[in-house]
Amino acid sequence: MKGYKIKTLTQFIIERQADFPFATGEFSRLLYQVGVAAKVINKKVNKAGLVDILGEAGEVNVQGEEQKKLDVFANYQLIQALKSSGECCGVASEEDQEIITFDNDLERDGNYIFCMDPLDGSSNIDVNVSIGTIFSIYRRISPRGEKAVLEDFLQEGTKQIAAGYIIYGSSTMLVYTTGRGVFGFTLDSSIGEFCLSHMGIQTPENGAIYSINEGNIGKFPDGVKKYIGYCQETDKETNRPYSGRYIGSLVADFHRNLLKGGIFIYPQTASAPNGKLRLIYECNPIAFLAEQAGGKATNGTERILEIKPHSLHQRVPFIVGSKNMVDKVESFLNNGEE
Ligand code: P6P
Repeated sequence: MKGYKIKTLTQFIIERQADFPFATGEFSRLLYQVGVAAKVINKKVNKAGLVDILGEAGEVNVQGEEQKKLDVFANYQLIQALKSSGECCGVASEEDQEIITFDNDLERDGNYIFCMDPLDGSSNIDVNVSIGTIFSIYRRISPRGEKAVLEDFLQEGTKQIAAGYIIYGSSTMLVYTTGRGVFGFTLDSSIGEFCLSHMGIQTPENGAIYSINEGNIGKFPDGVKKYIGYCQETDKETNRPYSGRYIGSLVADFHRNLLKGGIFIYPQTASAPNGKLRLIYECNPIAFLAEQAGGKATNGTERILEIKPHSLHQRVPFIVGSKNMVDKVESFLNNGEE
């Protein structure tokens, strides 16, 4: 087929390896293993209705949330793949209270640590709504050869060397950045490869989509309530109506808004003063991607990527998406814009 040159994730990673100072293939091998785990998880997610993988795992995770069997499966697959890469010395996962450190010599010599929500949006698994894996990769701070320590995982988001997500939806995509643009790969199951499908994703500065759980509107800060009211009128600057789109799955809502333009807001409320979403393995990776695509991500007052984490499962209010839309929310929040 004229001009239809397939470029697989593996080929792309190796090709871009030169982007990395002192690139020795370590990072490439790590990212390759993420792709392998994603294919295994995708297979299970696609068959979720047919095999005994739906429903509760009968456990509760560190968040106090019912673990779904697919959550547990995805967590296990990713940890095994990272362990086998020999490049990762430890993992922070939404599903585990403490960091997971690898103990054999090869892994202890790994130069990277990995933070992840192995299967975000899991409450949607049983109703066939798109779900996703979110990940963040840092260089370790602790000396190579030793076990990873908590400090390795409490780095600001600006220190990420890569971040991405896999969205298991109408098609399965892996989207990632290493700080030099955002690239999307769509899984071609006929050859079992993620193939480059989105080169250099840029998110529109403005969008017509706002994503927020309006069922909580009574608990939102006034500035957020005012912004929702603003969206419910036609935009005076662009004379364009807004649409509310909220699927309850961060990866799915963010991915749509990234491509079309839009804003996702999970604010603090009286009962959840830091919001719901976790800084280290949800907000930081999504914020890195958003900024790399020309968007913006704040907690309402600070740039997400500059927040110094104090604990592994710390939550932050999260406003992310098209730059001008995030600016508008901040003006309602901080300047009392009416
Ligand atoms: P709510 C899924 O549980 C999740 O962590 C995100 O994927 C999603 O955006 C959010 O929670 C939905 O939360 O409170 O609106 O149901």
